[in-house]
Amino acid sequence: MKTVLTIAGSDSSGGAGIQADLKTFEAFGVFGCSALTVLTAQNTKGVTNIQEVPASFVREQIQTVLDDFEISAIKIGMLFSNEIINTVREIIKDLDIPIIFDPVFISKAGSKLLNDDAVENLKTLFKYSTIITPNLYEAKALFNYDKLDEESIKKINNLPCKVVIKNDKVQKDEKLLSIDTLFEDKEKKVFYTKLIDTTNTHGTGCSFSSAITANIALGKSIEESIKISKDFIYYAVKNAPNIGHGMGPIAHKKGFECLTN
Ligand code: PXL
Repeated sequence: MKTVLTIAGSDSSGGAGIQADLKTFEAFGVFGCSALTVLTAQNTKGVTNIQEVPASFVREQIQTVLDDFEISAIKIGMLFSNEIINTVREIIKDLDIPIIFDPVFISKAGSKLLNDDAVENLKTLFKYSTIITPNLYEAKALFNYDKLDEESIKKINNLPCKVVIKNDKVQKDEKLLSIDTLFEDKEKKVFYTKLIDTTNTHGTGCSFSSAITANIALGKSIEESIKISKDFIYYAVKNAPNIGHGMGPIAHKKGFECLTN
């Protein structure tokens, strides 16, 4: 069985972070290991508190897993502090494993998931990443991304990794579409689904990146992995359990079932 590792934060509400990653891995039939970076006290309305895991213990979790399993792909999510970013970089710089890096800043409900002094440091992980998966907000903060600005697109094309920018929206023939844009080998490819009018989107970013991770582990190309993952998220949102009083979680298992039926 293909085995993958996620290095990310815990979301006590179960919709995002490590919990979303493991549910996604399970849905796609890959075995998920996890190394926790932070614990969040959180529900669908927001994060009330964050407890950092000591960086030495983050290191030990990752190393212990790598010592035992043959890991086919690694997903990196919430890193929160410079200390944890530095620790993760020290480990991944010597690995020859595809890395899917979600440069997490802020949750769907608007909670801060990264210290302000750590934004620049996130960029030091790009050269060890196969692909990074910022949302539109994160792409703007990281490289001043603007889809109409040639300069910012040039900047993205010159990064040492592939980039998929999530969460853009466009109107086409009176329909609203959800758009993800892949920048790979200086070419741009656009993936879209219908935009669902809902607030049940908690964890979509994490789940999208972990679905890409699972598919890369299963031997799919980057492009195929993104297409499958985008459709998976569409169905997972469409079948959301509609629980909680804020941004509700999505349905990983049902999403996968709809994708494959
Ligand atoms: O979606 C980003 C994210 C990542 N990691 C954790 C989170 C969230 C969003 O809520 O809670 C732990």
